[in-house]
Amino acid sequence: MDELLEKQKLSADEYIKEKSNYLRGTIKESLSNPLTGALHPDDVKLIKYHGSYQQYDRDLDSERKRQKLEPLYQFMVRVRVPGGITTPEQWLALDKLSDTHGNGTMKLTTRQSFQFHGILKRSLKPTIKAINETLLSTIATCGDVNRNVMCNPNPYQSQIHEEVYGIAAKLSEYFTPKTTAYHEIWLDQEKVGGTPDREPLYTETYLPRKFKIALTVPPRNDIDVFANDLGLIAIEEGNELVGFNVCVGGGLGSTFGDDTTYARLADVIGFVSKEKVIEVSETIIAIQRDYGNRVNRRNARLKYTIDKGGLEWFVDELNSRLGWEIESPRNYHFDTNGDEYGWLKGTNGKWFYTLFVENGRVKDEKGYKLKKALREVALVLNKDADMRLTGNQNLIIGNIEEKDKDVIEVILAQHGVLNNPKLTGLRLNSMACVALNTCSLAFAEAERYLPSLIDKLDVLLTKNGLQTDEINIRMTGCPNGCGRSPLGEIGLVGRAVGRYNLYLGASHNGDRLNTLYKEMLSEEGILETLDPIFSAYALERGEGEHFGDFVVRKGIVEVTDRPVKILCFSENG
Ligand code: SRM
Ligand code: SF4
Repeated sequence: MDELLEKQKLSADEYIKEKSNYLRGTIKESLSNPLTGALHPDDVKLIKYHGSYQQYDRDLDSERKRQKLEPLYQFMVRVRVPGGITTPEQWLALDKLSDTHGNGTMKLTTRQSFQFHGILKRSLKPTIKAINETLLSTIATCGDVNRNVMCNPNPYQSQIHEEVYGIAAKLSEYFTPKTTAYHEIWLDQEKVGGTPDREPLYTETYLPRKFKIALTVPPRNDIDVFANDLGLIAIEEGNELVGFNVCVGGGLGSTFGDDTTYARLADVIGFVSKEKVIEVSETIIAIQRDYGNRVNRRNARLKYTIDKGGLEWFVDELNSRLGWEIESPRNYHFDTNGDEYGWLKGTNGKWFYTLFVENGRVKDEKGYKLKKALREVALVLNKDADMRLTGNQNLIIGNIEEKDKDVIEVILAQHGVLNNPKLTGLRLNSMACVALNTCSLAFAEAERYLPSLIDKLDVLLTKNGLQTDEINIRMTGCPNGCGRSPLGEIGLVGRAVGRYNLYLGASHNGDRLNTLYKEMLSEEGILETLDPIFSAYALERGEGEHFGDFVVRKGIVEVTDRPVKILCFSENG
């Protein structure tokens, strides 16, 4: 009886998962229903685990309503790319798919994945099939499971990076759902021998909420390790990777008006050797599976599980399940969470070119043919080269021989992609989430608006001689934080069409959240508010002082959040 009462309180998603037969639901039937461009509502939830969101074109919504038509349903498809590394062949295949089935653009996301938008229901299966033919997948890029595992692209320490990347790929594989539903629905693969599905880790109700893992090699924190449920900071000693500091409980989303929700940075709870990292990650996921909130999805991420039980409880639970104790964290240092542009030489002697992609949108515009340029680059790259998505929505053309550098530069220059005078310090450190017209949760524009706002902010910065300063600005269309706005030295979060909350004071290396400064600002309000702060920064900053640190030191915002907590340091740390 108690069990029944307990069960009745669970969120609707829990029942949908439970009765879905390991994520099958009626997706096949929904796909073949010719009467609507949409799926059955339960399948709308389930299809996320397969890597797709049902959306509609919000720009056309009122016109469709006027014509008494259903919304223009379409699908977003997210590709799983552990560590963001693709081959040139994969890039070419995805580029082609965006034209044949999508809206002709590709979105490089803040978690090193590709997103396609505007895919109609009838094209969903061919799209997912074609992605799998490139040896990539879409499984578990969304849903209550472990998502795309991030790994910073760190080109300088390319040898350590390669090892860390290998571990990221292993974690990604290890935590991929084991159900055969994906292969049945999208790849027409029959179940072998009628064996029933099993999910040894996830069980049939999967996790209470999404789960995110990221690995990084200091000194770069360009994947914002503290924004993840589980962050792993590579520890190198004597030029060797020895293991990882383990961080838990990061997450940036919140809901306006609901104080039980908040952005939170992960805490560093200890160090584990590289051999133990899968065991520790699996145990952490299992604790969240067993203790995470399955009644209220708003409070279901690991950060709330930890805050409810306490960090000490969490570490005790982890140690007791492991049957051994994780060690004290080792020393590490992060300098920035941004990307470094242009050519860099890796420790493997190869070259890496980091290219700014505004808000991650790969498209062609008049005088700036980025999509075409990257297609041509992919065509000339040799087979050891790669194309790496960064966690800041940019691209690294990686593992290039010295002799091939010129060819790449020529192609980029021919298509107007190099030497753009608009690439100021602010723009190069900017990021915006998708928001309108596809995201159903957006209150305001982000990706489509930030570039023009930066034009205007740049006028103010140039007036103060700050045009090359690396100030990081992040905009999201709602407080879910997909563009990691809570970690922007300047964070702008959509409240309503044309209105934004302004947050200031995050650190430049991603270890301190920003704080609310002003609410409901129009564009004019944003410019009027920031103008005097930029002037004060130009005149009064200390040597090498970052903008986020300056506004905190001057008391312009008070830091209300605690910084990343580091449980304790070992003697040598
Ligand atoms: Fe996100 C939901 C886009 C990274 C926190 N996110 C969404 C959805 C799927 C909207 C929805 O649920 O209907 C957005 C699809 C928009 C569209 O039209 O494509 C969306 N999120 C994105 C992307 C594409 C933003 C981008 O422009 O790059 C990023 C895709 C990442 C990927 O490849 O997997 C993206 N989302 C993030 C991040 C950043 C990160 O992980 O480093 C966050 C903050 C970190 C975190 O998880 O706390 C983030 N997205 C959310 C949330 C809030 C979760 C929460 O715990 O409160 C939602 C809403 C939800 O889950 O209910 C959300
Ligand atoms: Fe959509 Fe909000 Fe995420 Fe932006 S932050 S993509 S508006 S859910």
